[in-house]
Amino acid sequence: MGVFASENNIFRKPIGHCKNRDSPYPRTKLEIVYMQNGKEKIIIVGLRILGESIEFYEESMAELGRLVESAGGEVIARLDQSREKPVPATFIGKGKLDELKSIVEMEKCYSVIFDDDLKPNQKRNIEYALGGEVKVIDRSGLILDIFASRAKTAEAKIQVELAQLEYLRPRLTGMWEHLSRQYGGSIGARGPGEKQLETDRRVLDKRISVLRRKLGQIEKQRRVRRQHRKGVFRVALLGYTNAGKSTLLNAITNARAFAGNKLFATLDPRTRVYRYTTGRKVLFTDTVGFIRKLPHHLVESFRSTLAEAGEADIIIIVADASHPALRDHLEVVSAELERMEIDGRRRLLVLNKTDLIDDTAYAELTRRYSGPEVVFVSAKIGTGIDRLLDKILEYIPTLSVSENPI
Ligand SMILES: Nc1nc2c(ncn2[C@@H]2O[C@H](COP(=O)(O)OP(=O)(O)OP(=O)(O)O)[C@@H](O)[C@H]2O)c(=O)[nH]1
Ligand SMILES: [Mg+2]
Repeated sequence: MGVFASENNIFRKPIGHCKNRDSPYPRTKLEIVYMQNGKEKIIIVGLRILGESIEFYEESMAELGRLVESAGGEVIARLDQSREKPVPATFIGKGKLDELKSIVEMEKCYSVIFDDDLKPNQKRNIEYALGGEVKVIDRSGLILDIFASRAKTAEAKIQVELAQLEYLRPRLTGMWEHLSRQYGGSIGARGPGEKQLETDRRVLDKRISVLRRKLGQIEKQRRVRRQHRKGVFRVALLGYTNAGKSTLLNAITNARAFAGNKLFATLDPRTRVYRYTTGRKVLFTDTVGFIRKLPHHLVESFRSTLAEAGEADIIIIVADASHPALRDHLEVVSAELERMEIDGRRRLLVLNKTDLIDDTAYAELTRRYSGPEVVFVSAKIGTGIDRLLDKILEYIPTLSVSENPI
């Protein structure tokens, strides 16, 4: 069962919570209604702002589909709308919302995912318009969900939980509105709903501060570890999710890092050593991938991990050369690195997956991305790896090579 039904997920209500009012079946039968091929059925919804490029929009929606798959769901319908700007109250227009409602009912699908982030009130209003029994999730919620299901180490778990709680905090408002409506007094009266909200916020804030403290301690340990590695040449592998960073790490260092054809396969980055035949050592660090519209809470939480990568002597940007949105991917990565102030470092661009492109595409890419800072490789097949290692060697100043044990 995918993460949509995972129990430890704070966004996830048990799958049976969406009671089908017309259904005569008991709960267990109901679950089948929401599933297709053993996966949770999902409707995806996109809003293209007029003027925004169609390719960009299509790519974003295709990516949302892949995110859904990566989370263990199955897209059964897609709904698009073009508007000048989102509707403040419900994000999409009333007509579209009605259309969505009828698809939900027809398909017996109770999970709807929007490609853009919804404001807390928009999410609430859409849920209300859809009858109150449909899960409305946005892209950030989905990404956080995937991260939650993938985190393995204590550090990644803390980072993800922190990001989830920060995301959830402003969305608590309204969760208890039904209680307020039932019991609340006149304007300004503090009904039990509001009290509940306050209690929840307090619990949440307490947990957030505990997690921040824990993360601070882990960062301290990281700094100590970094001190030990001082003097050893360091290379960080950064790039869009699914570009092949972990596969490249494996190809270079036999690291056996998990690489998989799903988005956000890596959340617990590894550092591995490579030894040149001359005995020179280089440390390679894998990192969490980027994606467009990455929830900023996640970036914040993973900042320390990424900042460490940013201190490397060389940053290698790994990109999937066979991907039609290669250029967008590179832009997203550059923008994120800039945002994290990881920019002044020496950079290499590694265009990966060359085994998947034909000669014409290859020629086109070599025209567009040329220069000494670009290396074409296939991490899967192993082509270009030696060239990449030679290139890295060129950047290693002899004096910075340390013989410290790692
Ligand atoms: N054909 C081909 N596939 C590749 C190559 N490199 C990686 N892949 C595949 O691309 C998918 C993603 O690879 P990963 O190494 O997990 O990518 P990543 O950048 O670490 O992804 P995240 O950890 O999700 O950010 C896997 O299915 C790999 O087998 C390559 O050179 N050629
Ligand atoms: Mg990876």
